[in-house]
Amino acid sequence: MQIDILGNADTVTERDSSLLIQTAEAEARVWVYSPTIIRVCVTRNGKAPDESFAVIEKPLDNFTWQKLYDTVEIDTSALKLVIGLHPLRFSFFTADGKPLSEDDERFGINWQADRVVNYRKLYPDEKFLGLGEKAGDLNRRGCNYVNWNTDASLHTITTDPLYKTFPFFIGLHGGLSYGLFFDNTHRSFFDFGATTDEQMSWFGADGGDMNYYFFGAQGLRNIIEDYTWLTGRMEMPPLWSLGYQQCRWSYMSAQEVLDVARRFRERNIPADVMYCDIDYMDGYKIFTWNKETFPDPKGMIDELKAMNFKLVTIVDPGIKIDADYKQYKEGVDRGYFATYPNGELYVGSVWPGRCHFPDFLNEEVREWWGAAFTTLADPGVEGFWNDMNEPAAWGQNMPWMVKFGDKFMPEVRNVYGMQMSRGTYDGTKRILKGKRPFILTRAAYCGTQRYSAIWTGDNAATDEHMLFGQRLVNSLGLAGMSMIGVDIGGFMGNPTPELMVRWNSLGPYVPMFRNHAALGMSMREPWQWGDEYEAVIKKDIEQRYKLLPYIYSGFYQSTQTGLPLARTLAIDYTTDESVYDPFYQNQFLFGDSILVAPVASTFDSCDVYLPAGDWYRLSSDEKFNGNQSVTVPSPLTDLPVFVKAGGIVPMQSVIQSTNEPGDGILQIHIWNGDEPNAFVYYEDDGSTYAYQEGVYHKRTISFDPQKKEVSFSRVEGSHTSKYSKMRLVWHGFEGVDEVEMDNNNETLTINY
Ligand code: MIG
Repeated sequence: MQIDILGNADTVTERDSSLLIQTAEAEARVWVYSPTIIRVCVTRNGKAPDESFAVIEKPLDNFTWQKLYDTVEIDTSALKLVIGLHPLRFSFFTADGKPLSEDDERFGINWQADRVVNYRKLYPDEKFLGLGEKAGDLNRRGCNYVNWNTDASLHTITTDPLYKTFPFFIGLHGGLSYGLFFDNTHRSFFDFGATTDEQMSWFGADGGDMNYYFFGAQGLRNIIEDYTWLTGRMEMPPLWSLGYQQCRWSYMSAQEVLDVARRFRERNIPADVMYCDIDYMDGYKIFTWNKETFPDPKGMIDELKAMNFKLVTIVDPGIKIDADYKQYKEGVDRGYFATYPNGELYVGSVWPGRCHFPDFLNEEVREWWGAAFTTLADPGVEGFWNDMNEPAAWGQNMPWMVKFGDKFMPEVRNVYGMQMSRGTYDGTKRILKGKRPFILTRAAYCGTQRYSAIWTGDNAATDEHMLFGQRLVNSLGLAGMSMIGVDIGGFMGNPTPELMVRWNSLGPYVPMFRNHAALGMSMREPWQWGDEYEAVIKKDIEQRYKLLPYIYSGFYQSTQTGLPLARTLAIDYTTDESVYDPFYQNQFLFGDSILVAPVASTFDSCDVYLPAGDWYRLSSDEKFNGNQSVTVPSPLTDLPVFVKAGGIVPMQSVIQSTNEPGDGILQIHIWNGDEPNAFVYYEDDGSTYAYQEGVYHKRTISFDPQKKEVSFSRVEGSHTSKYSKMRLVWHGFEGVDEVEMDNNNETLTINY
């Protein structure tokens, strides 16, 4: 095997807002995107840098650099990049010279045959977080990972790779933080000091460039904000998608879909969404309906709408080879499918039988795909679930010579699902004429947050998977993904009634609350578990609906700063060692103020770690001091959930669907504390893009314990709140009465 280690720099020049450095074997380009973001891209001589699917921002035109004796230095207000010229090495420091991340002096960037690798110095106390949907602990030190989007059915809690690729990690050492996004779509590798005698960490890919963005902001919130500035942020999700979602593979007929929906209403269990999994189609042909079992899609959806339900339907990428099928004929005629190098169409088998696979990397193909959703959207579908887009086919080993335009499978695979969801999003957004579509995808790459929600694929009905699922959600949050679901109840296998109840009690705090189960598994609807458990599940789903004003405001934050709704405690308590303790690592903050401790269904008491500050149990207002672990009861009726002292949580009355008006009162719950706090309350019409033109209702709610006052800023935006009144609800205050007031747009101060 040929090993080429990056050698001496021959020339350093400025070129097109970058610094271009040439060596005998390679060209290195450096761009500055902002004072805290620097990009390094090293290509083999003569090769143009790969294009990005993730990055949506442009570099700065100018930056400050100077050539010293044996180095070049780039200085921003926040960062110093020292480029060693003999040999060419890249090392990042804070502006005042503290090391953040340095190339290994010996090996730096190198090629091992076609594989490009970067070895970096490993600091003794260095921790690593991130990479999105990955097995293992919150702190990934000592582990190694592969990114290669995979249909990981039957995965365990140690399986790697899974469905998605997020080559973005955060390093922590010496009280400092940095982020690194390796923007390379080939099969990639990350090794956080697994087998290098504690000397090096490394990352690399089977092909493409050593192309990375270095984030030097201090603090995880700032790094996430920078990363999502670079790769984009989500849009406001349709409000209905934040309600309870009932899925199954499959509700087999329109009759069954309607029966289940009706049962929710009869039993007064709130819900917003029903799903059609693959069996609604005619022979699994995408964009068709089964004429026998779903004879009148519009009629069915109209009935669902009358019950305040929305419908989500699944689509897979594989287009059935069938001479009478529109998408097959058009795709073949126009050359839209993946081919072998000799031009023959590639055939893989999946649910419909023998299939061709659209080239979603081609814009024209995405437009064609997106326009075809009329057969679903015209009768009234507003949610589109993109499955099997790793892409999956029986055998799971699509040949590497399969071609998409001028690219081959190894380069395409990790972005295929993202590009499918992009086509689905763009197309359905156009078709829905101003209504927000809901897109859900299984495979993803960095930047997918711009188009789609995600779920973590085929988990299993065990406690272990429930806890692991939350860890995945928390880790995906660090990669800018906020709208995330796990199959509540577990996809494979049958949950015990206790697990089903416990998992539903976590549901209100999973960003996307969706129940799902595989073909042949037990029925999972809330009434399948006996009266007593049904009542508990109903209460949990009601909790979700009460919290929707808080949750919606939390998603607004994701649209503005990229901060996820479910936040590993590492985001706000980065230097607290206990948050990395495997025993506490699944805990997370849900929004600004709520701390959730997932607990196995078999424990009716458990240890919870409460970080610095004071905390109240949500269910009882019992107060606890933080910076310690506490043993608390955790019966199936009461998941350990806490609110930070000073926490401000807007809630509403129980409604049966997001389409119901409720009692018109916005409840502002406040938990007493010594520190002032503020919450940005956000509301809009929940269904259109008018909010992007200023039609929203936004104000800051402040709590000041010194002045003993709660104040409301003047409302920004032109949307009229759906709550005509507000009610202040006090927790942990002595002898203070609830206050009810009109929800007008003016400033307001309440003293207590
Ligand atoms: O080969 O559409 O992860 O959620 O129910 C299985 C049937 C295909 C895999 C998805 C799962 C879905 C199932 N799909």
